[in-house]
Amino acid sequence: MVKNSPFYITTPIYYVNDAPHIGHAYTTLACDVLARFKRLDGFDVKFLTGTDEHGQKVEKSAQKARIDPQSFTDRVSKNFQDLTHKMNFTNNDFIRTTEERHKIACQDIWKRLISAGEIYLGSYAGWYSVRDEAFYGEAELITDKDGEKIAPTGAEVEWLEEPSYFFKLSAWQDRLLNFYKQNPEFILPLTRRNEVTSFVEGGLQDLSVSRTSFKWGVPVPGDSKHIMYVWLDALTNYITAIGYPDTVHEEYQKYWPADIHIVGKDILRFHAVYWPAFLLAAGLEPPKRIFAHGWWTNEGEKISKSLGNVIDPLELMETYGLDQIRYFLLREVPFGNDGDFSRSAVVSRINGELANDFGNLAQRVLSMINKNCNGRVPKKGDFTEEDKDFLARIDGLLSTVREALNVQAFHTALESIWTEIRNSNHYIDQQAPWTLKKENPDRMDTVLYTLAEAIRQLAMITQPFVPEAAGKMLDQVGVNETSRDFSLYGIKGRLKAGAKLPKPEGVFPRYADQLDS
Ligand code: ME8
Repeated sequence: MVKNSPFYITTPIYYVNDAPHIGHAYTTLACDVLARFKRLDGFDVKFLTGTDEHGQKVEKSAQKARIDPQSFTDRVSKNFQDLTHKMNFTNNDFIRTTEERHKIACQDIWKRLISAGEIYLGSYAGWYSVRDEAFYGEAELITDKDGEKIAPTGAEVEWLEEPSYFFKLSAWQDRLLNFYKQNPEFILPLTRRNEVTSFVEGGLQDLSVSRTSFKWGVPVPGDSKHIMYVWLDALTNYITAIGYPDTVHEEYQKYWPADIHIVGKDILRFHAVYWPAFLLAAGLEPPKRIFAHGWWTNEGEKISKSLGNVIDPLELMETYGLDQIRYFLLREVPFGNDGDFSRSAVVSRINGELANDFGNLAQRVLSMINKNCNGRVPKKGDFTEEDKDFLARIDGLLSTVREALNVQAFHTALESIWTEIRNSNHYIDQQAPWTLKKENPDRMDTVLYTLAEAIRQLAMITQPFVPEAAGKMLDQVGVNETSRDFSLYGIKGRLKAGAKLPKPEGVFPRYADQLDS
């Protein structure tokens, strides 16, 4: 890897019809962890998130709230912006589709599609779901328990008849299939790739890309009776944010094509079928990867406002702690699979893995050093074979984690880290530095040095996941803020014996202890 290689990562831009919930926090969290990891690993990262503010669904929500759509979107978008700050997300930009820069980008991509002969005027007669902001063919619909036609997602549909521009999606079937074949990791996980491929193999219809029956959107250039279909508008955000339509813009040149768009499985089709087709048709490059993660339920139930079981990420943070929730969400469920949220599972991960495994390891080692080594990094004597093997395992952890994160396997990365944490606990029990204290203090120093060094590396590698706690642990082993990137992982950054350490403090309290205090 060349130092400072660009890495561009995006979240979906969220609809501003409602307050942010755990699902939104989850996707942005995954992106944040990857963005932090890549930065520490020497990449020049652009991490984008934002809000999707046009369309019928948002317009209706504004009407319901009895305010004009712009004031409504200003208010709700602010909640999403606040969430990024409160959850310690490190996005470098927050895009809103009502911004002028975005309108310019949307109209430009439209003009490119028109001049490429990819868009024609016709009229749409068919089904539409406002909740999904999606058109559905008759054959895709299912019936609900009352015999009403509904979308396959369970959303209500309405019959629509209106003049509309169409994008010639049907002509892209073979080219898309070919693109998927040539880029086998364009869609991950692989099961999702197969789903998309079979959908495209089944044949594609031309796609309606403008609406005339409401006004809340970007006007179609040259035909102001139409506004652009909200998905064409929304997807374009990924290039607006890097300077498009100025394709010689420094950021566009550096960051496009994006390395990864992480999305939920609900919106995979828009990202893996429509988006590359729009871009290719406009003469632009498609992104390198779409990763579609799974769906959270709450204690076995679908999360929905009508069931009253929406999980507020801010409440979770207040109850359990931010790092604790960040850890839980990525540890509990293999990224890509569906998952069920349960409070007892959160507590069990906090107490078992954060407090017992990692917190105790650090606490045991650092308080022994504090008491027995004058509060300084101990001297190391000669390493035994066991010490060397132990450190070699930890030194090798970065490449294992890097490999896992290169395919967005956050859970595998955490599992490998915890394997080393457990092995460190095993090492401390075997070496029993507390008995060496009297028998062989030099050996005790070496063992404690080895463990402090292991803690340094474990804290470094957990920074993307639990940034605050890992930062505190690094403070406690005397690693200053400028020495925390991965170029100093492994032997290069080994602790210096004799360095003065601050008084240790626990960083991962047990959940019950928090309740007692
Ligand atoms: O679809 N489990 O916005 P949206 C996991 N504006 N993830 C969830 C979730 C759940 N229960 N609920 C929501 C849109 N998400 C469009 C996107 S992009 C150009 C336009 C997450 O507000 C997940 O990432 O409905 C999902 O894809 C996204 O929120 C949908 O957010």
